[in-house]
Amino acid sequence: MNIIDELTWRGAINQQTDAEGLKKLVEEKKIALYCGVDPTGDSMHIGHLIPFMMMRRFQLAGHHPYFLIGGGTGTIGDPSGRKTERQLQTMEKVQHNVEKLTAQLKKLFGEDSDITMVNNYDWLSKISLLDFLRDYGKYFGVNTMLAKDIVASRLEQGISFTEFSYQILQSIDFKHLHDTYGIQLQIGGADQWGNITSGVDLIHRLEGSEEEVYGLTIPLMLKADGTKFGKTAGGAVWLDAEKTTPYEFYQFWLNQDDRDVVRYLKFFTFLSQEEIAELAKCVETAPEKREAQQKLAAEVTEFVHGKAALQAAINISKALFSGNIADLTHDEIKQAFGKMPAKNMHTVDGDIVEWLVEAEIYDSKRQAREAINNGALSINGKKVTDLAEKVTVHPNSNGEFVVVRKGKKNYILVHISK
Ligand code: 629
Repeated sequence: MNIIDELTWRGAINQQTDAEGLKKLVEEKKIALYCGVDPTGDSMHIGHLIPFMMMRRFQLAGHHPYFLIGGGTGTIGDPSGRKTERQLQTMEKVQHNVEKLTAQLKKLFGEDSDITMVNNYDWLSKISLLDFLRDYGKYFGVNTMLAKDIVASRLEQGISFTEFSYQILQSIDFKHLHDTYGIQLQIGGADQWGNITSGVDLIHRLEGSEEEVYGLTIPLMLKADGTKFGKTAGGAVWLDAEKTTPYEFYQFWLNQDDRDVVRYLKFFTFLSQEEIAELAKCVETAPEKREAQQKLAAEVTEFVHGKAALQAAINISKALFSGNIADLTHDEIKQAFGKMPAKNMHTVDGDIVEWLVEAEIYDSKRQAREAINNGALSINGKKVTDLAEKVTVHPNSNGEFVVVRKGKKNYILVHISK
């Protein structure tokens, strides 16, 4: 299957500037393509994963992906998909984010992977104001710019000249990358359609309408229940393991709805048509097993965080499900309980009932005693049944943690600092 047919089957194509032309081009030769990301934050989230999975598919089909980090455009801010003007970031912040995102992309695609990274600060920062207006501004009709969705939707609210000009910068990039590396295709999410088409137009204006450059966008991810994809109660789902732990990341995918899971398997995994058809059957015949969700969670977690992190995420999930947490490693304990309520204590010595009250796990000694007598308290995965028992640190925690469970599911991580 050629790459365009594959993307179509995966439901990954929203709009194209010239579907026939592009299909012909990628059948004839291996092309260079690009996708940009602005350093608006210090980590990417799963929204960014959408075009990256597509870049990876092009790469697997033999094409050459270029990633552009918007060190220049990031100082301006893309108005696409936003209702209000952005606050400008400091140059230092942009630079910091550029470094973070570059490292993240390298990790995602593998250090030695055949991708190229570029930063548009390198050329955008060198264009003088007069050159900008003479060499590029002349080719942008204000009427056309105003009619772009991005701008039109902001006219009532208001949009600064700075953000209004953003589409010109992204167009200059496409032109620059086309000239420098022969890049012929830009891809992005559906919100990028306006910026991508204005780049194609600029190249056609400057080099003639025969010039073979294309734009392709990927649909917005929708959820069957109408809520926004990629957001959880805790906010965005980040690709940075410090911000969203691999365990939380894994759980995010595991919790997807039966109505969405097959679409996501096509989109976010590299599984074949046959494998996905098999999993779709499981959703139909044995939805309670959640095999499709498990496969989805495993595939995406491995792609983003690697094999070892996936294994840890599975271990933690199993341990929390069964309550058997004694074998978790130090790191797994941190991931599993790090974001749950935490307390600090200096010691595990002394009377268990007093310790529980001092750690503020129970309000009174009476409550603590009752819980133990009712078998409602466990420590490090073992039920406490005797008021004379001693509190112990988790065996794998270097003396740092006591994992307390109240009732069925309420975990509290007690840090022991001597
Ligand atoms: C210069 C900058 C370029 C080409 C692209 C860009 C960035 C672009 C943008 N993209 C979003 C971002 O950076 O703002 N103007 O957060 C984001 N993108 C990934 C997908 C997106 C898009 O990085 O395209 O649609 C999210 O799925 O919003 O020369």
